[in-house]
Amino acid sequence: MKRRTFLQGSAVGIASGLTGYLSWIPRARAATIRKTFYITEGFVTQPDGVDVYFQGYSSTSTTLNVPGESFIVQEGDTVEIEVINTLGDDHSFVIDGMVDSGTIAGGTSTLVTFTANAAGSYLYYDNLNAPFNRVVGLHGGMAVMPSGSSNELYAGSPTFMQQYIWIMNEVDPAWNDTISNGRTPRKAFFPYYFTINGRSMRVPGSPDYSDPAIDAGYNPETRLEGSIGDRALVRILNAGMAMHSVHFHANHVEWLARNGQIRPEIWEKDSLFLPNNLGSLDVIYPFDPPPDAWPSVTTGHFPMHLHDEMTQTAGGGLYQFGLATTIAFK
Ligand SMILES: [Cu+2]
Repeated sequence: MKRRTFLQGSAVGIASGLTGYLSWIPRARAATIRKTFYITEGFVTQPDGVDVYFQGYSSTSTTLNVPGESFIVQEGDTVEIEVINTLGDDHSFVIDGMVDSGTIAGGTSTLVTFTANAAGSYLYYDNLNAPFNRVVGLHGGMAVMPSGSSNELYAGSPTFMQQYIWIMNEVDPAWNDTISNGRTPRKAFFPYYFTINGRSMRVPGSPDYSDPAIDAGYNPETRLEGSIGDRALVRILNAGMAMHSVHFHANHVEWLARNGQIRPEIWEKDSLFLPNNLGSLDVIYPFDPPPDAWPSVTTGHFPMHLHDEMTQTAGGGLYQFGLATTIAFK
């Protein structure tokens, strides 16, 4: 089996033929949402051809999802997640402010039950052996919609038309290799790969360029696509250890929240600070011509990338194979 197939297995949006953004239909009443995650391990091929070990919350016992599947619930819902640990060592499932599974021993499973008690954007992750279990891939995103709403981050927020979850992470392959052998890394963290929803950017002419299963610029769960008048909510969650400067081209975003804290005033910004170690940002990208550009943007492709330069490389210097994606005005 080609190792890359592990990664393709995680491209849920492609497999099901759906558009990339996460769809949501509000309900009048709270419901019980059930999911199953298998804690598994495997390898993902990086832009320089190196296969790197990861662990993930996966949709089946024989695949690897890094990150775990994003999902949306509604405020007040009861969420029941069966977490099946197929590995030999201890793991956990935690959402800060909502639930902590406690230790799930190797070869056992736990039913994690909680109430989605507040609208917002959340990282679910393994908090054991911190930060190693989290950065080796055991993390994913959950959105909690305000009760009865299909287009707000929080009740009364500016409205959006489509929503995305972006999870940032970076990878030190030496750490991952040490973890694969059941040991705890001792050496200083030295990230070699930078990912958004588990993928890095490819440049035209390179292998895998424009393959939506591999290229972060084309993966539909990552790439922002819209027509003039669209508004994309982007829930940015940082599973990694590096803080970032997030830069959107072609327009400013409306900055709604950082680390789950609603901003008292909504500023329009093109660069935003994303804190490390579980930091988050919630922004709306308006597919509008920016007010201060001439000629104004109405079609074309533009980048979202990070302005901390190391993140734009892979393997210690392969430039523009890092953490970036595409903003496409259709
Ligand atoms: Cu830039």
